[in-house]
Amino acid sequence: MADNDSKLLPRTKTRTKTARPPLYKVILLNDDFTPREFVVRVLKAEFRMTGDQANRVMVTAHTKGSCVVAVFTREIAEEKATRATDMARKEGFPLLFKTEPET
Ligand code: TYC
Repeated sequence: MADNDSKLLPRTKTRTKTARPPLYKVILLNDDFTPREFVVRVLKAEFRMTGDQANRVMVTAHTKGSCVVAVFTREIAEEKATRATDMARKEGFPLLFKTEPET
């Protein structure tokens, strides 16, 4: 049994930091069908990017297969990924955003 077992000994350390929530990446995935201009439009609308930022992210996903768009708490990341993916579904494009915990 550990020598600092909480049942036997008083707590001697004081927590001085406020815990930060775990963060999640929103990741843009490449596909062969969604037009580049549409990807840029979604990134600008949902992630408040400038045209230049959105273009860079789109080209990175296009050439490498995927690109991290932004990092948020889990709930916000999932909501943004869902909204951005839904924008594409409404136009009939297979564009996909996923979320993944930041390591
Ligand atoms: N590959 C697409 C095309 O050539 C464009 C595209 C870029 C699609 C990035 C998705 O995440 C993406 N029309």
